[in-house]
Amino acid sequence: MKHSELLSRILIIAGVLLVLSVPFAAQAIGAQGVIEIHARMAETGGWTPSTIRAKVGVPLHLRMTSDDVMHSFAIGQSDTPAVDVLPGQMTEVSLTFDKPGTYIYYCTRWCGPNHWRMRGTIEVIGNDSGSPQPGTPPLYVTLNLDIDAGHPASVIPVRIPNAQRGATFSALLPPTTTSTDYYRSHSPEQAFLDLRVDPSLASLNNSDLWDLVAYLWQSNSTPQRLAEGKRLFAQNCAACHGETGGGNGVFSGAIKALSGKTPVNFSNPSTMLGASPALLQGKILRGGMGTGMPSWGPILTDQQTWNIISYIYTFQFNENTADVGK
Ligand code: HEC
Ligand SMILES: [Cu+2]
Repeated sequence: MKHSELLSRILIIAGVLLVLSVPFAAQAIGAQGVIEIHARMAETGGWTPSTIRAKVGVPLHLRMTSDDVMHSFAIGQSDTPAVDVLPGQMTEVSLTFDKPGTYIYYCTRWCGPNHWRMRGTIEVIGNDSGSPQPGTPPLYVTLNLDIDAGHPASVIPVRIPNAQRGATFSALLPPTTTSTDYYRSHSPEQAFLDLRVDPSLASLNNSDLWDLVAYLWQSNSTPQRLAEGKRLFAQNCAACHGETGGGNGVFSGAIKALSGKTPVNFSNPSTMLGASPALLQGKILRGGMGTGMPSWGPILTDQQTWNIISYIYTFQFNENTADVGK
């Protein structure tokens, strides 16, 4: 089991109690147990306090307000919806953790180029159950990938590969290529080259084979997972990488100025067709050291990461990515 899956199982929020715009509700749950949190843009301090302690099974009551613009509070590696934290209002949340561990809370509103630095930790200690079990390492670590090496594709399709067209040849696919393991550990270019040397596909031209690759990639996802990937991408990635993956999001200029690097353009075939899902997973979980690319490991669950990756490939394989998830 992947580390992130483990954490998402651990995190059980026993009911998020929300009392929006009710400043004195804290008294109702007993003011002594309530922690007041102030949110500010990362440049002026982020979350205060930024470390919170809690005990397994004991509800943690938080009262939150913003000292500047609208922020939002969410717990990493969980599916719990984010709650808005507004200036001049108190938002109350009650969280109960049923496993010890370190949880990350973060802002989901794009309050500025350093927005993603708005992160804090909740240290949850157990009663007697000891420390959390270590999870298994993510795939990019198991495969020992050098995620900092360049990965340009040397073969580029002449037309946009299309999964529907590819589906018509799907019966010809070698069985070795249809597993999840194959998909996750191969770039589209590697898959194309594997198909090109397969004797049973010799009668197909290169464009047909790229269509088959698009079909393989699509068959490793579902419309639901793509829709979730799209939603998470819009929430967490689009401000830098652009709504349609072009690397031109609203903060791309600011990120360039801060780090000297531009957010990767996911519609570029050379970059994307040379990258396996495992490689993209590594980049996403770890982030680009010293560049503007945040680390998403503490935020996304394992499945959420694979869903975003599936969605990112649609910028290569779908003439009309805007339709995904509709
Ligand atoms: C604050 C801006 C910013 C945000 C937000 C951001 N990225 Fe990035 N991302 C970058 C930058 C800058 C790079 C280029 C890093 C480099 O050149 O090493 C990058 C690189 C990447 C790469 C590497 C691609 C490659 O082929 O090398 C992937 C994958 C990626 N981002 C995915 C994501 C995903 C998924 C999200 C959202 C969950 C996200 N990024 C959010 C700025 C951002
Ligand atoms: Cu924010």
